[in-house]
Amino acid sequence: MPPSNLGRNEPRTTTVTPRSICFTRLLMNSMTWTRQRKVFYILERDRCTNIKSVGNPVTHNAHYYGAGAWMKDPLGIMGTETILVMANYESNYVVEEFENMDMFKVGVTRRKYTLPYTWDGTGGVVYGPYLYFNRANTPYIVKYNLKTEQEEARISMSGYTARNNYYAWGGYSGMDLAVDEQGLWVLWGSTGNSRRLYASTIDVVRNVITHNYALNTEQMSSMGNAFVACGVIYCIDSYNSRSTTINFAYDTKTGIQWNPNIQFTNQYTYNSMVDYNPRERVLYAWDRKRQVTYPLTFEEH
Ligand SMILES: [Ca+2]
Repeated sequence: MPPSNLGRNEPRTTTVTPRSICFTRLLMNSMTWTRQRKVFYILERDRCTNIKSVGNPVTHNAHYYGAGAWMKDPLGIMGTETILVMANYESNYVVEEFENMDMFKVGVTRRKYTLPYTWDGTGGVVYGPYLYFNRANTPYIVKYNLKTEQEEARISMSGYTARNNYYAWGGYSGMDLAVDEQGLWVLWGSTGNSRRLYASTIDVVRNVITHNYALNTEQMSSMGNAFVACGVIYCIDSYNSRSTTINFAYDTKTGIQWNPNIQFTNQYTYNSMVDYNPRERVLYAWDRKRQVTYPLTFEEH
């Protein structure tokens, strides 16, 4: 129930009957529970499950650039409707913020952030009040504070060689940040692990890499994209075949790898970014100038 409805049910005079007090308490408890559940949900890492299927993409908007990244903050701190856009994969250092989808569609920005550096690829993510991105042509992930508009920290990616190994579409996409129920990840490729994908967890308090996984995927240069949901790393086979599959999954909780063979549609046949939003439980993607989302279904407990 939205807050505006709550006001109508609140007692307006001092002659409050015990029944209305009780009703108000019930409503307050219900509101508190809803809020708690939302906050709790993002931390509910033990109850989330594997992806069962990916639905057809839903097209929301179109953009001048053919490649880019768009997202909402999965923690909701930047606003549950706020959209952030990082257009293009090189030479850009301006992030656009839109109040909501309607404003995004008409191109009315609420704010623009001028980053201290340009970025590489389409792997930038917002996680709470911070934007994480790969500083162009470096092995650094920059943590940028969107509230103070200052660089907060620099996370060094040991073993990463810039612009050396990246997804099949190119675009210096060798460092792909991701968020799931467990926190912040970076999926990346370099010269090691036979040029296959690595996944690393990032401690967002200490601003360091905490775990590395050398995955038995196809080579990154043959891969469409990858993302993490519920501690499972999923790889999409192709970025430009209209019909493709998620052909690799690795559960970091159990160490089990499998081919889930989940059908995936690149509707506009140039999918430059795919990322999971654990708050909305959908995939966000930027497919040949279009900003799309994919609904997901998850396995039962
Ligand atoms: Ca991705």
